[in-house]
Amino acid sequence: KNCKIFTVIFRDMEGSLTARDRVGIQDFVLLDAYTSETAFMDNLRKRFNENLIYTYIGTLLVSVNPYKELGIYTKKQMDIYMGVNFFELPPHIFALADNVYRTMISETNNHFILISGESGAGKTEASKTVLQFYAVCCPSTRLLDNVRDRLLLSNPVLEAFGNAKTLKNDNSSRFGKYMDIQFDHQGAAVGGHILSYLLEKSRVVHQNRGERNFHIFYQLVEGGEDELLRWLGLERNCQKYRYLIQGECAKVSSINDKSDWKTVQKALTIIEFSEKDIEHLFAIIASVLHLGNVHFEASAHGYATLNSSAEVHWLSKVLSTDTSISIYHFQVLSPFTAEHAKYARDALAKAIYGRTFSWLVNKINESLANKDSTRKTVIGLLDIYGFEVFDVNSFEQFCINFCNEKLQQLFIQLTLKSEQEEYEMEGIEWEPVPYFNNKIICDLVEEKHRGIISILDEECLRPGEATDFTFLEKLEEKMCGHPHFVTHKLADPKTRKTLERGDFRLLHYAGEVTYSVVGKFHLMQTVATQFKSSLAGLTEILMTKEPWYVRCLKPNHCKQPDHFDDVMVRHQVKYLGLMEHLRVRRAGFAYRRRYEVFLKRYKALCPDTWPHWKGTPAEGVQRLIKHLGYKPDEYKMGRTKIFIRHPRTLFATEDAFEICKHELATRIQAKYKGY
Ligand code: AOV
Ligand code: MG
Repeated sequence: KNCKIFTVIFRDMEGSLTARDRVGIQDFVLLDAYTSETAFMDNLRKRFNENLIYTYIGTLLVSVNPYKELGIYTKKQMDIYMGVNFFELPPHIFALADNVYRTMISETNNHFILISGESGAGKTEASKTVLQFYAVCCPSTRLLDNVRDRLLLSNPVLEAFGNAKTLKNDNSSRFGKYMDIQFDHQGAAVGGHILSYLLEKSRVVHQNRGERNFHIFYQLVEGGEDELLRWLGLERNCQKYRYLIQGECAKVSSINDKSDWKTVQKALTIIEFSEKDIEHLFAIIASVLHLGNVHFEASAHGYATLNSSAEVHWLSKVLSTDTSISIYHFQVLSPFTAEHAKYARDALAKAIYGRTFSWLVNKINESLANKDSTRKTVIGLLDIYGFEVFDVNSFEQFCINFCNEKLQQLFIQLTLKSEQEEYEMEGIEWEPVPYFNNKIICDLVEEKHRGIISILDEECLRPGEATDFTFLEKLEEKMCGHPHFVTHKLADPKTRKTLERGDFRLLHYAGEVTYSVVGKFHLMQTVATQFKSSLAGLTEILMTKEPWYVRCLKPNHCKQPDHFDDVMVRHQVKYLGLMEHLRVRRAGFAYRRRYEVFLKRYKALCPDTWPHWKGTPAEGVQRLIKHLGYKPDEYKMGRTKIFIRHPRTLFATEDAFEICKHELATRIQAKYKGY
């Protein structure tokens, strides 16, 4: 097979000193100076400069955003990686995807791939690449082709409605997404299910300078057919719509709204949105644009008067509602001030858009649902909004960054913490690797009765009395002295200069973020509490599955190819805990199995243990691995499990097992041939 030849060539490359000097080492675990951050950075930079964006730490994949097309995601590349042992080929996201898939099939259990990294680091691209790999490489039938297309095409639709240009990323995810891909026992993709998390609705009515509203609005105005626009009462000019121009960058060179519109249209049809569904969907999107242009002025008595008859006409048309509320021919008027009326208008626009997004996710889920009730295994893909810091950070950033804290906590629990606890429990000699545990920050935000969200809840129970500043005062009272919380009042004189009175600053695992509470945190009570509980739900879902990790790094702030900003990458390597992970991996063991499970699988490889072993499983395993010639530094015997240091030892045992199975089958066949 081509890939085998390729493997040999690559092994030679890695073996020869000059090539190794040039391309670096493909698994950090093999790095000689593995504890040195400088050596880690050198290796990462070296590989990045050679367009080798992937490097392993054991089975964890580190990926650096190249900000350019590398031609490494072709069908040919997929073929190379399909069904080949993880460490036999250069690191690639396909290798990880393939390994997860094959483990799922052989162990018939559920898995998830946690893709993390800050905004613009390449999470969404990675998650699309994994999905593409499964869509192309898994066995399929004509019937299942449908499922495959829907799985793939759910992406452009959700991106159109849930992604937007921010200062960090031209295609930034403004919602969190967890997607289960369901496989039948033959490994065919038979369905899927999407969970979405907290869409950043405030973007519908307000965008900071240099940012845009959600892509779909621009796609509709730029790409929508003449007839459709006429029917919706829209002009082909983004500048006409107040909700589209606050960031002053309706046009972006990296985005082609016209062609994206076509992609979304095609996708909607394949996901089986009916013509009526599509009509209603865009009528609603148009209603948001009209709503944004509704203008209020203050009357002489201080009440809001409506000055937008054309907009109201179109609103009533596209939403199929009356232009005013009448009871017994009397028009009902609501006495709002102009300010309140604007606020109510924006709240309505956000609510309409938020519900439309939920409806969209539900429709997609209906179309991906697998009607067959036989047991399936799943691979979950988690792609959320990355950690972000802007000049002004509000409630949205607070939620996004809290979500990232929670995922970092999950990563720590599943890798650094439980791994080291297991060695201790099993009585394996172990030098503990210290690490920063961000639980303290998660607690600061979410702890019952004492966390920021609880205090927000309490304050919101005092309508009329509570203000932004009483909320801040409560925080100051409860958090005083907390090492990760500071405000203007609590800060030392030097820090105080960098804080406004209405700010609080959190020292997140990934860096400091100053949040402005003025006008940004009230009213957010239920949202924050719901978000907290939906993240707890997500953690529960993930904890029942086998984890795999892709850690995405962003090479520079300017979205440029071939530019590796050392300081910036080093910072990410630090806060993502990659060095600690490497130390645990390097000193630890890649593979572990309970004695009875290990013995049951491989007992045929040793005449002493085959067909029956009478002693304890641990003694059996001891006998078995002695026969296989395991060297003392390749394994450790724990209380209940065997620990194997490097995957290659296990691969060799697996290979021997395959040969043995084959020989056994041939012998049995020969024996029974005569019958
Ligand atoms: P994110 O998902 O991590 O940010 P994206 O996956 O959207 O980041 O990546 C940002 C941009 O970087 C993409 O639009 C591509 O232009 C480029 N890019 C990322 N990965 C690759 C790759 N493997 N090859 C080529 N270009 C790539 V955010 O959703 O903002 O947290 O919130
Ligand atoms: Mg993204």
